[in-house]
Amino acid sequence: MARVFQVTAGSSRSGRRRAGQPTPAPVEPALARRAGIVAGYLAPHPPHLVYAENPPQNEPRSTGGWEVLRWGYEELRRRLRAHRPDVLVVHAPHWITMVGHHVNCVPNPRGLSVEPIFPHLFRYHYDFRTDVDLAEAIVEEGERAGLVTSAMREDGVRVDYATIGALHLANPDWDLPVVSLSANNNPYFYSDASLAEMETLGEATRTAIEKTGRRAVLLASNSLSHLHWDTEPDLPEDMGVERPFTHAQYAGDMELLQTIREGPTARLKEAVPAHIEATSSETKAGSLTWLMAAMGWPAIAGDVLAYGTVIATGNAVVEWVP
Ligand code: 2X7
Ligand code: FE2
Repeated sequence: MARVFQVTAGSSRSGRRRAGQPTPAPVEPALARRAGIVAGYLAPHPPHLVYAENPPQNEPRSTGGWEVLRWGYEELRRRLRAHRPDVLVVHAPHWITMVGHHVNCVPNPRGLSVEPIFPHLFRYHYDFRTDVDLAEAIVEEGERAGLVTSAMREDGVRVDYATIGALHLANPDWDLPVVSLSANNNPYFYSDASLAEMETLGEATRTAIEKTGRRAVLLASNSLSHLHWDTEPDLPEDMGVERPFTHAQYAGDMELLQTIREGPTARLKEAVPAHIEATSSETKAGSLTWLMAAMGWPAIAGDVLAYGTVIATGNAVVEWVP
């Protein structure tokens, strides 16, 4: 067993579906090209999921694993295609900025993304296009809303694995342009997660999408409960040892997902901070709150496509069609 993580277990300090209705209806032809946010997804990024898929871009090879989550992503991809977006906009917790919110404005990011703790699972060669007009519009709208916002234009900067992971799993063909947003790290320095700024960033994102006339799908690249093992089995994809960290962590995730499944999303304004407190949820980085605010906290339920653990962390693939 190799030692991979050092964490203290314990409490946290640190379509178109109305409530109760089933699977979203197919996109109506008359509405098919309307601009705006056409769907939002909770799209978690554990590097294990990409590793398990064995795409040609990732160097390590696996024998599979975490199938239920990967089947959820398969369904996400089918639905995402049906929404016919112009662009994918992703907010990810491992592009950490200490001051303000950064937006990747590099036209063609390319390079090698390596997961620092799991380099034996994720060494991914990426090469994608940025929707620079939309990226710059988000910077502008963020500034207009009073946020410290910055356009990142360093051509050679390495893109983090949470951005690449969510984008790969949502669109492994990489045939859509992307806008990638950083996560301001401040919530990790305060005991109570301060997510208010993420609401402003979400609103600024929506305004920019509307002003540029884009049809956008948004990806919130967050895991849920976030306590995890500090050892790894010899076979990383050994599903015989994959399970929730504790029953309490699992129950916390189920409570949040039940709220999501029932809707409306406004209930998440209270449920997300409570879930963070109970499970050290990665949503503390703000991606889920950003997504909800961007969609205007629609009065709908989310459709949970899959749930599963990855090294004990909780992960759900969820769709909202506002
Ligand atoms: O970043 C992650 C994560 N969010 C969950 C599980 C495993 C590794 O990395
Ligand atoms: Fe993560």
